[in-house]
Amino acid sequence: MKKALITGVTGQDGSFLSEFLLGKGYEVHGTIRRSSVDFRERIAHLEGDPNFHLHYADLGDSLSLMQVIGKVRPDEIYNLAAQSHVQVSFDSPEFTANVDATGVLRVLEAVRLCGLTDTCHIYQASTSELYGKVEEVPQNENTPFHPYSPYAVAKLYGHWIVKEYREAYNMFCCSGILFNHESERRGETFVTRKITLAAARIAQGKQDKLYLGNLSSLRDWGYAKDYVECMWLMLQNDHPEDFVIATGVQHSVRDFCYYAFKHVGIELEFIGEGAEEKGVIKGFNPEFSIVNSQLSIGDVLIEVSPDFFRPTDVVNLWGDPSKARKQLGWNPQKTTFEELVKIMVESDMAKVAVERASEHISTNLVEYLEKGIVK
Ligand code: NAP
Ligand code: F7E
Repeated sequence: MKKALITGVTGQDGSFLSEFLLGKGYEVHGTIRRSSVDFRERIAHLEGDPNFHLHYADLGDSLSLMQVIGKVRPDEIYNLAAQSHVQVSFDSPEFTANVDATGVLRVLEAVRLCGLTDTCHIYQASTSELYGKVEEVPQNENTPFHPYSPYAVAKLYGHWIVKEYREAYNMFCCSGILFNHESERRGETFVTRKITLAAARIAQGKQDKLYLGNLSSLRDWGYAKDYVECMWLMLQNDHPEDFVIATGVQHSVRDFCYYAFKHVGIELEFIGEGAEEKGVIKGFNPEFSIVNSQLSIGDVLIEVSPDFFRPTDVVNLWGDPSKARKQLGWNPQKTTFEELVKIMVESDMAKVAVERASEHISTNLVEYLEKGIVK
C-alpha cells in the first residue's frame, strides 16, 4: 500500500486530496497543528478511517517535520501547508515567509536527512500569484514571474528551492502552478466564498449588504476537487516537471457576484464606477422563492469598501492549461465556472437554512422555558 503525507491536511485542498488518495487505496497521513478548538471541520468525516492518520507538525519546526517524515517514510509528500491568504500576508509578512518560503526548504531537507532522496516524490503547492503584475496574458509555464505581495514573494522562494533540489540532488520534486480554485469548503474570507455566503444570507434575510474591494479583478477560477487530481497525476509522471493548472477561462469578481446572486433568484446590475460602484437589484426570478420578503427592485446589495483594497493587487490572472491537458490527460473544463458557482451557492443556501432552523428552535425553546411549557 502506497503511503502519502499531506501537510495542510485540514485545508480546502488537503481535505479533497485526502478523499481522492483514500479512494485510490493509499494510506494517508496528514499533519495538523495544535489549536485551542479541536474541531477539524473539513476532515471530521475522515477521522476513524483506518487508512487515515494524523500527526502534529508545523512548517516552522524542522524537528517536527523530521519526526513525522522519518516515522511515516512516505512514497509521496504533498506540501500544501501555507499561510495562504494574500491580504493577510501584508499584515504578517514575516510569518508568511517563514511558512511559505523557508517551510518548503524544511520539508525538502527533512526528506534528504531521512534518507528518502531517491524514493519520495514531492509535490509543492505553487501559485498563479507568482505571475503577479502580469507580463503576459494568458500565463503558461514559460511566462516570467513578477510576484506582487509578500505571499507571492515567499511562494517564489518555495518554487525555486524545489527546482534547485530537483537539479542539485536529482530529487523527484515538482510544483503545480495552480490558479485560484474554490469549493464549498473554501475559507470564508476568500472572495468567492464571501460572495456565495452573502448571497445565501441576503436571500434568507440574515444579511443586508456585501462589502467588497476591487470588483474588476480578473481570475481563472476552477473547482478544487478537480485540481487535486492533477497534483496526484504530476507525481505519477515519468519525470518531475512543473505544470500550470487552470481552466483557461477568465471572469471578474463582478461576474462572480452576478452569477452567485442569479443562483438565489436575484438579478443584479452594477451602476457607478470605482469606489462608488454598487450592485443593485434589477429583478427577481419567479422560479426561486426568496425567503427575504423585505427585498425590492433598486435595493443596493453590494458596495465597495476600501478596507478590502490591497497595497498591490494582482488583477489579470488567466491560465493556459495546455501542457497539463496534453501531457497528463487532465480535463480543465470538468466543472465549468457556472457549475462551480452553483455548487458553492447551493451549499451555502443549505448551511444558512440549517443555521436559521437552529436559531428558530433555540428561540422557541427559550420562550417555552420562560412560559414553563418545557422544563
Ligand atoms: P487553506 O485552506 O488555507 O489551507 C492551508 C493549510 O495549511 C491548513 O491546513 C493550515 O492548517 C495549514 N498551515 C498553515 N500554516 C501552517 C504551518 N505553519 N504549519 C503547518 N501547517 C500550516 O489553503 P488551500 O486553499 O487548501 O491551499 C493549499 C495550498 O495551495 C496552499 O499552500 C496555498 O498557498 C496553495 N494555493 C492555493 C490556491 C487556491 O486557490 N486555493 C491556489 C494556488 C496555490 P490550519 O487548519 O491549522 O490553519
Ligand atoms: O482574492 C479581490 C482581491 O482573496 C481574489 C489564494 O488561494 O488564490 C487565492 O488568492 C481577488 C483579489 O484570492 C475582495 O483584491 C475584491 O484581486 O479570493 P482572493 P487571491 O488573492 O487570488 C491564489 C491563486 C493563491 O495562491 C492564494 O493562496 O478578489 N477582492 N474584494 C477581494 N478579495 C477578498 N479576499 N475579499 C474581498 O472582499
